[in-house]
Amino acid sequence: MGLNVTQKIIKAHLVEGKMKTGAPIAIRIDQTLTQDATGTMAYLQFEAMGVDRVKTDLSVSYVDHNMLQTGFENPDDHAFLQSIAARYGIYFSRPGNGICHQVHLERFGQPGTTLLGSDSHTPTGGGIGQLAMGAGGLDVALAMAGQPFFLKMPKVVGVKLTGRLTPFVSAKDVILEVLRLKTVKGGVGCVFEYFGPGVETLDVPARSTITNMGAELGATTSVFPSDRVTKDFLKAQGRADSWKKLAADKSATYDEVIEIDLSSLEPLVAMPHMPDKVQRVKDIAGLKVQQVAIGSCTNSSYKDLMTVASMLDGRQIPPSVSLGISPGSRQVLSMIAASGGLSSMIKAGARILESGCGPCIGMGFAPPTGGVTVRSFNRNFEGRSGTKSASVILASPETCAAAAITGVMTDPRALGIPAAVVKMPKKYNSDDSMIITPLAPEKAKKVSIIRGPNIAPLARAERPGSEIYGRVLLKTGDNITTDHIMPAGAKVLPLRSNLPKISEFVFEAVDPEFAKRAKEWGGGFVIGGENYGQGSSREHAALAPMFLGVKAVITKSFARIHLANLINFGILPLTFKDAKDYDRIEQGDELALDIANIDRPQLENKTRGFKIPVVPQLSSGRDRELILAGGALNLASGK
Ligand code: MIC
Ligand code: SF4
Repeated sequence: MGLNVTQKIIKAHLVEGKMKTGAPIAIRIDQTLTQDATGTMAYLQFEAMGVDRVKTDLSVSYVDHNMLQTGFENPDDHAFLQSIAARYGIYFSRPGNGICHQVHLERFGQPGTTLLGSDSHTPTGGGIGQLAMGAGGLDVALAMAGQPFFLKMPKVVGVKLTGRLTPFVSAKDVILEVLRLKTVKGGVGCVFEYFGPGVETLDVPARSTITNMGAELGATTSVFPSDRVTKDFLKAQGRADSWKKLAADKSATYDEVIEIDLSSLEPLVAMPHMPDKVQRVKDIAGLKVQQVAIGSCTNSSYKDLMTVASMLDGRQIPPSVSLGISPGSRQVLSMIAASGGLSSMIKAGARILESGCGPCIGMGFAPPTGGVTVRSFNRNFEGRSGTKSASVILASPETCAAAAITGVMTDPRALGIPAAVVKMPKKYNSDDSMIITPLAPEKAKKVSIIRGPNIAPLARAERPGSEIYGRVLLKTGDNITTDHIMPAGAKVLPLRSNLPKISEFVFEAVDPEFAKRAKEWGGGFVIGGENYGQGSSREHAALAPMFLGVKAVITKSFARIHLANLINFGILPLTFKDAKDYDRIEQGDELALDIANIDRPQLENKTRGFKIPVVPQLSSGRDRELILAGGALNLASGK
């Protein structure tokens, strides 16, 4: 039987297990990427592994998240990361060079290889046929140390694209349509592989917008074939050597197929506060907008920004709207400057923000109280923008530009202006002077690591005994995100290298008393609903609860990366055998979990006097070992 693209890449990298859907497998990792907000912790863990130099083909450390530098914390972290990169043979992309996913796609990604990144939007690389996955920092550290990546053999969902997008409809509308069909939990355990005649009508930036935001489906990753379009892109990046053809065999099959006719799509949006609350723009036309933000790893390519520039050209944004634009990379910024796009934006009244994550992760440009902000980003979770009362609407760059021009939600087709025709460049600006290349091994050994006072030592979990006893610290609803568990933003993000400090903010948006209660009650349990831990890859959402004494989390279901992070840090994840039992536990209840046999735990609700069947979410022998060792760090260092 023929293989699809996903199966081909996995087969070429398989080091353990059978390629049977759902079975535990391990694959070799060719490339890794980290960003500063997860990177500091990942490199502290890598250091603790005692390896002399990274063992991957290529590892890159980016600085793009924490760039406000409101105090010593961020610059200290940057200096730490730069010295670590020099010491261990890692490329270092300096602050200002751009968002990790955009830069990686431009300068490093390779079709047919595997990429593991400590950021959930690593699947951006799927746009050029890379099997690119997000993971916790510890898993990325292990990959840098030469260990394989453990996952479940994904179910491959084939997305058949037919037709061609019509003017003012773009890649963002495609992924919003997939989200409408599949929801934020519909992709857990799946890879979304795009195929069909519509594929060749999409350029690389469009493909990577789609694979990037596939993260919002909870998917393991998303991938496109590597074809002539990919070749032209890599050639224009001066990287023709990196190209390789990659297509599904003619006889390949998929576990499930969905079909999207590109010609029938309309401009779409995701309404507050979830990326799957999809509606047509025309159904909310006229809604007043206070702010528009264009950028993020989803929609900040040269093509996207030139499209916006052409819509803004010769127009002025009204006084009621503030427009912020953050170019995805220094390459994009320099090219929109050279081609005149930047000046159209400036003349229209746009605020040009730094090349970085910026407002996407609440690092500045927060919307006003109760404001409506339209963003070309990928997540609109409550509070993530920095303003809890704001409504974040996710949309394409075209729809964002239309809202900026009119001050209200507007279907861009109703503007009555001609659609921009942006040609893909024949040659991108490939000035890599903001990327520091690795030192030769002999020189690298002499580098000393710079460690500022914000970089606190690592914390480890204790090995569990035969019983976990404690109270229910919190009971949450469905679709709790890692932004709920461990918020980011301008106040908290700078503390990412400082576990004791960052722990104070755990569940702050859900229950500001959580950290205090966890300390007073000496730790305990968290109860969750469906798709617990969706969103970001931040392992701090496991590490900080561990630090506060959370020993086990019992839910209806988990998101993939967060589940792996819990296990990595020795927190036992369990699901209810019968989802209705969720209703029989309340905050404050005393629970006793007998784990003498880790495969058959017994949960007793001592407060209410009954036993509940629960299922440990440990899918391999390795997962069991990790929990029994009190986490991966203990296991890796034999403690
Ligand atoms: C995000 O978009 O939520 C982030 C910030 O990029 C995270 C990583 C982090 O929390 O540092 C992600 O997506 O993994
Ligand atoms: Fe940065 Fe936002 Fe992309 Fe996360 S989703 S990597 S915060 S731009």
